Amino acid sequence: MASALIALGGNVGDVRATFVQAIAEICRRADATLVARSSDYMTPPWGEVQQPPFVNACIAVETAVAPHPLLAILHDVERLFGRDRARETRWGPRTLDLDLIAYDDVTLDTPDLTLPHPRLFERGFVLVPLAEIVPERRIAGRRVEEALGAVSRDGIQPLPSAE
Ligand code: PH2
Ligand code: MG
Ligand code: MG
Repeated sequence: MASALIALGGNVGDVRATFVQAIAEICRRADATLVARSSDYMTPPWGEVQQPPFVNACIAVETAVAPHPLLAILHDVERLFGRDRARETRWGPRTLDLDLIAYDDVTLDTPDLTLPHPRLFERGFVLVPLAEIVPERRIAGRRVEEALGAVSRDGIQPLPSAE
């Protein structure tokens, strides 16, 4: 079994309801156990300012599915919840974005998948939820909580538990 960290994001539709269903679907398709789930956070849009705020969260799962097939499952689940990569702009609005952040200590650099996620350490909207569930985890040699100290948390607000 491997420990995979997955970041969830979205800013179109009922994103929090999408997350609940998407997490269940990921676990079903990857035969994965949900080990931890962060709170949902409201986060200012990053990359393109003219769009609504995002909701972001992170999960930790145990799975035997290898990184590339796991990525394929994440893309399938994005599509299931209305994501249409052909019609969207880079960094633009989306119903559901599922990013594989880390997979055990695997490092990979392929055209479709880089592990750990290459922009992880730039993004408060990933590091804040991640530090809630795995503060002590080392990714690329850095403790998650220490990495969080180096990014802005401006405007990132935990949302009250919905379930
Ligand atoms: N995702 C994007 C673009 N900008 N901003 C925030 N706050 N959160 C995201 O998940 C996000 C974003 C494209 O995937
Ligand atoms: Mg993303
Ligand atoms: Mg993505």
